[in-house]
Amino acid sequence: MSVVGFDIGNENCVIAAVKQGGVDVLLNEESNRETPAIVCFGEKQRFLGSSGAASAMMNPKSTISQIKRLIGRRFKEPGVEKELKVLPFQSCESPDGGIWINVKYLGETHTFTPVQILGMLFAHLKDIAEKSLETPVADCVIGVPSYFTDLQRREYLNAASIAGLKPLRLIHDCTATALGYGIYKTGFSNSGTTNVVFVDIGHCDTQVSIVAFQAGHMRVLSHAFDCNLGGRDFDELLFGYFAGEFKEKYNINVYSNVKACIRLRAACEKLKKVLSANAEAPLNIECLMDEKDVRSSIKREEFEKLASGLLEIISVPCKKALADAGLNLDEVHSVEIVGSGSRIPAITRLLTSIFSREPRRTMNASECVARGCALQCAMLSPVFRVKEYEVQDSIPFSIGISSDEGPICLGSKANGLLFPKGQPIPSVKLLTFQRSGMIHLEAFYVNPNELPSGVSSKISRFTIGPFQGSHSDKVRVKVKVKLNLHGIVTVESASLIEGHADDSVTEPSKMGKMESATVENVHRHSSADGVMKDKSSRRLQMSVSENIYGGMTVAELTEAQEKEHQFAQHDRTVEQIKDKKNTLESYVYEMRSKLFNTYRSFATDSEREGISKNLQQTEEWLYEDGDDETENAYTSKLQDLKKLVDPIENRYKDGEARAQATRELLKC
Ligand code: ATP
Ligand code: K
Ligand code: MG
Repeated sequence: MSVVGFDIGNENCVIAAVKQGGVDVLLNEESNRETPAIVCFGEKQRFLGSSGAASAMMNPKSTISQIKRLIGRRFKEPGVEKELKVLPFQSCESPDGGIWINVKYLGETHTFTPVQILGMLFAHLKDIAEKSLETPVADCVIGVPSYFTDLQRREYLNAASIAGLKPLRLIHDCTATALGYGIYKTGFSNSGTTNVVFVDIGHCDTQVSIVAFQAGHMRVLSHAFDCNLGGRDFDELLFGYFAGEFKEKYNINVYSNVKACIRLRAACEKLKKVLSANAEAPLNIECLMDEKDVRSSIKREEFEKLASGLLEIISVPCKKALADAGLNLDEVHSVEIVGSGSRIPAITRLLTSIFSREPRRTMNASECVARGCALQCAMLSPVFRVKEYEVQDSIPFSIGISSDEGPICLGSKANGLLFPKGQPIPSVKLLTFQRSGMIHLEAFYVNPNELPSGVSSKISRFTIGPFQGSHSDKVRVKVKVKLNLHGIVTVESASLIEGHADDSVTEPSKMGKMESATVENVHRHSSADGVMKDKSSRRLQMSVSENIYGGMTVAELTEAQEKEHQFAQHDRTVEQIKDKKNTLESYVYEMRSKLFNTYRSFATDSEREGISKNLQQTEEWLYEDGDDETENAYTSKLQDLKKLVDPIENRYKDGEARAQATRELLKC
């Protein structure tokens, strides 16, 4: 059993695994450490990861990239429209308000949800891991942005499950990075703490987390983010700049041409990278559109001027993370910067001025999230022994709970706040109600200001009951609400307490339509949950059902799993056919050469002529009628050829064996 960590970036995915000697990044089929997050639908098969990136240009309308941006979001949500406009595939609103992606595949139009596409990507990464490790892979830990909502987290789990993976935990990207940092660094003291700021600038987002390290322990003090600021925004800036210039200089409107847009965007990204190491960079594209070649260049200085607005925005989450952690600058030990989007030199200067010290690059910028995930997976897996290390993470959004009788009044707070921002993950709270009928609970985000803009505050609805037996009077119901290891809210259990009721527990609310319930913290290691204290009471388990707003049903998930299985099977079949075709093709070339060289003296002229003609015919067939045939057709053609060639090959082998025997004899 292996333990694996996945970093699913908006642009690049990285897979790491714990092996005997430490943590390794796994190579994909092209021996690269990063795999593009791309799914491309071809006429006959899907192209995933690297091969998807390679086919993207040929087939832009059927190429799905940046899937992280669409997961768990509504079609009409602000921001989503902008995302979809840049992506060349077709999409529409699904009946439940989600996103549907429409692509041509296998000669028909198919509709997929973002979760299904992510599932395909996960399946591909799982495949890479299994080939590399030569074992089945299921247990894993997956990195997610700290700003992910409950639904987005659930969708990641669904996608992983479509691919046959079993995530032991979703972990915040920066927490994974910090874990890798903490477990290898020594010299943390038990008394004092070392506060480190982690800044991760990727393709689409910026995340900042502050972590307090002590020996054998790390605690996340704050998470801040800008979910709309990453490397791609700098590309977009350059794109707009050059599109404008080319309009004037060459009278072409790049925006009107999908392929020209893709090519200019790719060229801008390349130029941006060149500018990270050079003071000036050229931009030349042949035949961009209307048969016009374009040429230009930009100086780093000009680029930085263009980008000054974006750079300013990066400082916002940095300052917020400090404020939320309650730290002064002099309490910060160091600043670690990761994510490939951070390679722009102006970003280093900016962070230096914000934190009054030069940021460090101790961690591997593109691999640290996956490595941290793999470490966390090893720590959670029963089959691995890892040194004791405690990771205490927290949730950046306040979560509340209300019931059908109104917002729940919890202690002094009347807004239903159950898990305030900064609440440790995982956490359990016990609610006590006085009821005589079904209980409906709603989980929601209490503070819209904490959320990325446009995110719905509704999370999920839990129905508890029906009550067994007849209860004319109100009875006590204890409900365990959990913020689980993934950062998802669930009702872990609900029980009805029969018999002696403890009057002190519940007072009917005097606050109008507000329900009163008591709330207790349940500590992870305490055995008693406060229910069975009284011998005269009896506890009955009640059924709990959950309805996630915008989420998948169990039936939908099963269907998606079956579909993925079929698609994967189909891809494998197509690959097998390709293999057989290649084998036949190489056989033709190899035999043609051998016939006139190695085997020359072992065949008669007429044999050679006959075989040669057959090889010629097979080659022609391969380029015409046989271009797209069944596996059987290629195999039987190969057998036909072998029937002709084998006798000659055997003669040659016999001859070789005899010659060898003679040599041996002469040696003695
Ligand atoms: P995200 O974390 O946002 O989901 P990701 O993890 O896929 O995305 P990374 O691989 O960390 O993102 O970073 C990709 C970004 O880094 C791209 O925008 C890319 O252009 C940018 N980048 C890579 N190398 C350089 C460089 N040398 N200079 C500037 N930017 C770079
Ligand atoms: K990445
Ligand atoms: Mg990333």
